[in-house]
Amino acid sequence: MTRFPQPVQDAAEKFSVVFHDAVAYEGALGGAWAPGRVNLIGEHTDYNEGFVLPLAVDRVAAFAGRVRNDGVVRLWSVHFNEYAQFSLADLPESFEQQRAMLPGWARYILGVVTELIQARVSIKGFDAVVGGDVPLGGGMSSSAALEVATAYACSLFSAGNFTIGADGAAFTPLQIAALCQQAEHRASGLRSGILDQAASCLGKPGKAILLDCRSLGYRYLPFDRPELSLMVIDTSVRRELAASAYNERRSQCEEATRLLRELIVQNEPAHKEASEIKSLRDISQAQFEHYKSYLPAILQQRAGYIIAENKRVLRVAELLEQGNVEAVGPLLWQGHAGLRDEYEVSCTELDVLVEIAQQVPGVLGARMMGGGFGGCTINLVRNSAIETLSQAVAQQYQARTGYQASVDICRAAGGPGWAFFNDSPS
Ligand code: GAF
Repeated sequence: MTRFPQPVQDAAEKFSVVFHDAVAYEGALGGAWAPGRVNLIGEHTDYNEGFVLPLAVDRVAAFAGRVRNDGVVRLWSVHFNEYAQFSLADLPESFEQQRAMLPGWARYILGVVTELIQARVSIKGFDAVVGGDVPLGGGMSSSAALEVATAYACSLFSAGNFTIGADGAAFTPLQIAALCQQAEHRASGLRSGILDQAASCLGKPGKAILLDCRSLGYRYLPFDRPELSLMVIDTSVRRELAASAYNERRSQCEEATRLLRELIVQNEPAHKEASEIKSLRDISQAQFEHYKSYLPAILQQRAGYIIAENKRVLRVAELLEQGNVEAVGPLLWQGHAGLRDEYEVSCTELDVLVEIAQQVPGVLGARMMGGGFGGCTINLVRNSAIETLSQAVAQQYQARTGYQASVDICRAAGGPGWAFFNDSPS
């Protein structure tokens, strides 16, 4: 029998302490959880309709709650020791007004509930404790995990009226991922792609997920070599400009696509219809090389990185399929160089961590992970190198940057779960 992850059990224990006033709850205490993710490769390709290759990890956002029927949602955050409340009345219209009154973490929950209401899911209200062990803001997508856990909790509370599953359910897991992506846009203003939410929804133990962000087709690839580990090293740097720079990169890619489309359609009418070129993914390396000099330098860099990164993702997928995980390493180093020099989303602290990793024998590859400007690196290492890399980081990182890094080891893990505490978890 599956067990509730420890953070869900912790949240459930906290529930009776926090919500001790006499609410006449309709149903039993339920728990829901969803994993964070690491992304092996395929950075900033998701909103360019390209390919990504993430894994869900063994860290979850946790949710424990009970339904109430008065249209109120009350929340307690274990991480922030903080209470928040919002009303379901007049959502989605009241969203902006209510969002402004809420702390950041609760906005993701309001975002998901609002998207569900917009999708005509009936929600009565609930009290919940939220917690988990995905490091907050540390590059493992704690916000996407919270969004997905919220959606699954709402499904649990709906008494079978809002189901999520493969066949015959109201929503597939990928539809939930898309809904949570919209919730992220609402909650944070980040025009993010679907990478984080999809990885959380689709996680499978021992598997990486090759996702086509255009068709949303996906395939599981083996990622279960016991002598290799994925180390996530957190710079502990968070930068405010990250969201605006992210949205700027997205606009630059859209602009590069538009210009390249014009050039290709003007010059190769026999080959391409304008409507066939929707994103950078539709432009071949040869076409890019041919036309790039007509683009402003900055757009050459941005588009060049995305086109090369999509190729790297597909190459890594081939290597995983062949069981040749060792050969993935060089593509990670290359990915980092592209993110640093062409896409310009790295920062000194991320570069220092990658440089340190490069000196350690047994580190097969490393690169910055996620949106950038802080957050973490992902390192593919032989188990025999874990200790040496940890020590090298401890000795050099703070001295070179003034920040303290933290090191975590992750395994490819399963997707969301949800159950009442008096049932067996699903
Ligand atoms: C962030 C976004 F949320 C993702 O959609 C993705 O674009 C990633 O940055 C970069 O690959 O995590």
